[in-house]
Amino acid sequence: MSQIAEIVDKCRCGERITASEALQLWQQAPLWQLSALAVEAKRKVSGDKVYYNRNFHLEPTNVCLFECKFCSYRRKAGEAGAWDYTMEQVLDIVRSRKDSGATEIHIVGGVHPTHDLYYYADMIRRVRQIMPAAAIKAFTAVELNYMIRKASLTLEQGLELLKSAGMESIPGGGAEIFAPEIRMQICPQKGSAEEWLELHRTAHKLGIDSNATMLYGHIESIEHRIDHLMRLRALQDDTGGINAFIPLKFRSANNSMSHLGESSVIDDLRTLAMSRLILDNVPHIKAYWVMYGKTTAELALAFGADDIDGTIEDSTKIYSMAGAADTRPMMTIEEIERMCVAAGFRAVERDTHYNEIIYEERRE
Ligand code: V47
Ligand code: SF4
Repeated sequence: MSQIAEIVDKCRCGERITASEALQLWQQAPLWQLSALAVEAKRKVSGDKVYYNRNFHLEPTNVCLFECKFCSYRRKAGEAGAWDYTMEQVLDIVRSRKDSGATEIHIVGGVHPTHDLYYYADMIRRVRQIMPAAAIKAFTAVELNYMIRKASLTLEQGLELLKSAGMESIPGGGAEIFAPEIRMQICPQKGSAEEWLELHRTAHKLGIDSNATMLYGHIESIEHRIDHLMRLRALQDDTGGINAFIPLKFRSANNSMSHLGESSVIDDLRTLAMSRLILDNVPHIKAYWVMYGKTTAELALAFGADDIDGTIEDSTKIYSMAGAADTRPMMTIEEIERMCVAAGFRAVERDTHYNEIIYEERRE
């Protein structure tokens, strides 16, 4: 049997693959075979279901102290294109969406020079008062590390404070590529892989679950992507606290890495399938449709993704500012259902923690 055939066999039996086997599969397996393997692996976890939720993002500010090279979103305070909502403006946005039926509010922004841990804990508390039934998934590990250190608290203390304010889950951002030689070139201020991993490890220990991401398609190699996935797999072996992995395709408009262009759709699909195969202990792989665009997101369902994120309701600017097709991203439930059925699956509404939501009366 050829080496590739042996690795394919291992995947089919649900056996864990090594980094060097992953590299061979990534580089040598035909696309159709990766699709078949990834869907087989996906079906073992979620059968014919593809998950989505009713959600919106709250982006209180794009003012950020850091200068990640791939970022099209951040601005300096007072610069053209900067926004920095007051607490009342943030709460007004939530009030305006109070009856939207959203079950999740995803809060994320820049690393702000003055808004501190206590300000954000207060924000979470007040957002919860307006929409008590919606789960709050808030702040990347990078934002959290910064605000907790600045408050001179331990990670446990800082995360406990936010948890008691109502933060239920942590989004996957800030992971980028863990390898230090890439990290120092694309986001030198962001802190190390170890810091990102430690923040998530601590959150899991405290009963706060999280997602994980990988920003790919820029200056990293396939080996760097595999190293990144292996580190996430090791964390998940220890804690089991990662709900979903989200590969994030570098979008190249309006940032200082624009000259690199973007990954091909084939590269996107291979990356998804390989993520599904390597992360055998992470339950869900999310095809974040806002970042891919709806067409690639639909294709992603044939490459192992079992989640497409949510309705979004035109609430996030990170990807439209970086060149994504939808400048006002939103999807109706009907659109999501059509997309899943067209790919041969069944759309299932979930909450932030992947519990299925069943309404007594069907909601539109
Ligand atoms: O950490 C910034 C990425 C992330 C670009 O957990 C870019 O459910 C591509 O993590 N091209 C934040 N990516 C967004 C994020 C996320 C999004 C949706 C759902 C979840 C979840 C998490 O966005 C950053 C960075 O990796 N990013 N700029 C860009 N030009
Ligand atoms: Fe700031 Fe986040 Fe953009 Fe980096 S990716 S510059 S931390 S907003």
